[in-house]
Amino acid sequence: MKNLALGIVTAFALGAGCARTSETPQESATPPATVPAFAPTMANAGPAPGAAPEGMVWIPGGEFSMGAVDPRGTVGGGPDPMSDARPIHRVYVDGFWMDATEVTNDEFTRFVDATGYVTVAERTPRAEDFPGAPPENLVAGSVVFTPPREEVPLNNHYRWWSYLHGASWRHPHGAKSDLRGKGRFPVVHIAYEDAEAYARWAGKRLPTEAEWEFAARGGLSGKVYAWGDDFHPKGAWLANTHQGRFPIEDKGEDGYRGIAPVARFPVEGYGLYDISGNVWEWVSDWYRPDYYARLAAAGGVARNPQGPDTPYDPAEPTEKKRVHRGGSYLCTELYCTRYMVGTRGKGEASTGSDHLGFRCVRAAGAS
Ligand SMILES: [Ca+2]
Repeated sequence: MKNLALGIVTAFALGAGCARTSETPQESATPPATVPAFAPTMANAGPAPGAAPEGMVWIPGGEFSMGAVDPRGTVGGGPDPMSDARPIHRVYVDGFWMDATEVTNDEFTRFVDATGYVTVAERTPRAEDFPGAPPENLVAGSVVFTPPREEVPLNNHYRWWSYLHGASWRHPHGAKSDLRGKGRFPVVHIAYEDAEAYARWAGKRLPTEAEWEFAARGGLSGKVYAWGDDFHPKGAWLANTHQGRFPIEDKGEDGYRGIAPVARFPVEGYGLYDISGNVWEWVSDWYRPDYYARLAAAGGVARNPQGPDTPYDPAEPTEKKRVHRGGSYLCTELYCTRYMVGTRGKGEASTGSDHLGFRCVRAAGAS
């Protein structure tokens, strides 16, 4: 829930792993010496079931190994063990269509023009939903990355996140900003229910976490990144992430300081753009750090897993969080490397930010 009394949102409600600084008790534990090996991806055979819906690509589905090894053991893996992405476990998903890009401002504008939808960030918070909040803080807004001018310890994310009145998808950097020239940028400041509303209007839905990861791996198995094991192969930049001293300096060596328009980096194996970096993406699973352990303990192959029945984050047990995937333009090996394909993020469901968006999927045969 937005912490309006403080004028900012709570630590883990910021919408992504890269917004986090403190680690959960599980994550500070020593990882096991070995983890089960990845097995090959076995994609379903056969062609796509008909012509692709506009802007979507066919993800064949199949059986794959889901999860991530401890990134600290990899080159540029960063300081975070990310134990919620283990153990590696076997999963099967049916085939589906997936948006090739994150939903853009132009696309979200068409939705709002057609429906009159008002996003969570645009709604004035109600006093009954925020008991104790001073009336002057009951102002619509959202969370915006506001880099400090000087280097700061990386253990206090409040130094670079602010709840700005008037920030919303229409005003991504605050009340005075707008969408001019940003039609092809991913829409941001999207709460989970906003993403669901868009998806329903479009005849689509949000992906499950398993669908998202199957798609993101592009037919590969056990790779650190969606494209392979080298973050920077032959000097090429394959995702919009953060270079420079986080959070004060974004050097933009990948071509973009901050957010980028969609589809400016190469596609991964199934034809998806920006599945790593640029903006985090909502998926439909509730977040629990032990969900993978539960699936692994059940044994066999988890078929079309939908996530746990209820959310739980021991770091903020009262917050209802959904999973985010893919990392953002703020992810960096100095702080968090959740552009690594098997890693997970999380965020309180009503909280958007300026590095969180989404893409949709559609079942085969759905219209
Ligand atoms: Ca960048």
